[in-house]
Amino acid sequence: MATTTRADAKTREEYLNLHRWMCMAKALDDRMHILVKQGRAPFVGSSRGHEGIQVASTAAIGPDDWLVPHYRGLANAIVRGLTMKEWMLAVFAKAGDPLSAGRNLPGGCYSYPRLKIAPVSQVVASWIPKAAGIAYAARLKGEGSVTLCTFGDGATSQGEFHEGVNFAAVHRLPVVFVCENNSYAISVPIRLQMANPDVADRATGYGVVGVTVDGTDVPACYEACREAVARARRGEGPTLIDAKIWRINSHTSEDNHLKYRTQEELAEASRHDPITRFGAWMVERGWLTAEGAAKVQAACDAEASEAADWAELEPDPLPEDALKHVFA
Ligand SMILES: Cc1ncc(C[n+]2csc(CCOP(=O)(O)OP(=O)(O)O)c2C)c(N)n1
Repeated sequence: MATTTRADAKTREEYLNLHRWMCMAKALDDRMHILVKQGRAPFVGSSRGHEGIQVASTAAIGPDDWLVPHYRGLANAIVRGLTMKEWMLAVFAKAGDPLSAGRNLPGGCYSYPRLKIAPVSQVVASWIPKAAGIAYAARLKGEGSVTLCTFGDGATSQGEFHEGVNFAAVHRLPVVFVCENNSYAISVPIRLQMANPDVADRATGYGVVGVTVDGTDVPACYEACREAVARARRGEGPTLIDAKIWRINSHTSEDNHLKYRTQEELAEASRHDPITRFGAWMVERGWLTAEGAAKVQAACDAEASEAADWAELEPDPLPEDALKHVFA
């Protein structure tokens, strides 16, 4: 009979957390789509398909490290400690929204200083040099923190990608760059974005370590990210991780991917759902049962629905507060 070691139990506990965080993100995502259809919420930038690499990369850093996520990073924020109620306050643009006090597109533009989540921007790639700057500042202050910066494949075509990665490489800054490569920039497929689809190959040009990982394989992502974080902490500079994933939904609720993706491709994308894959992996190891996995998802779905109903009734921002937090 197999014995469970203390190390196994710790790993199992960690992996159960990763699974639960992914289910939380899916529950919020699904609920937001319902709310948009009902005309109760304005917008969703879906993270479906991205959850695996998002929870793995964020769980690999510690509470004193910095997260500089892209606008699709719901699961990243959940791992940092964002609650469903907080997220729904942002979705309904309520006064108590801790992300932008009801001012910005839900998930699109926000920051959460308490959780060390640096400002999220809609301006594609603009946050990549900022991540390098945050890491540089942290080093000057002797913080010892690592900065995790995430972005899509389309962002790597922007000048800011080059500037940010190059600066971090030259100064051997403790940054982990993670490309969540879903092979689309809205409707532009990767073959029209880059001649070499392997973003990690560019690492050589910058003199940093490049790693390609199947972004739907949670344990592989977790290992790759933990190694990159350890490398950064040892003072060995940045890592560029290319996590290959499948975008399951349209770019946002404003987009209809049926106009540029075939039904066959969408069916294939749904076969690469990292939540299903990771759940099955946990079941295979005996760390979760199929019923247990379904129960976790059902509990998260119920919590997301309750959070939405609660947040919708919270107070709206006051008109006289409209200019608060506005610099000029
Ligand atoms: C500088 C800039 N150019 C264009 C846009 C419009 N835009 C918003 S998201 C997006 C696609 C980005 O694709 P990618 O970086 O692959 O990330 P994904 O949304 O697929 O996760 C574009 C072109 C923008 N917001 N900012």
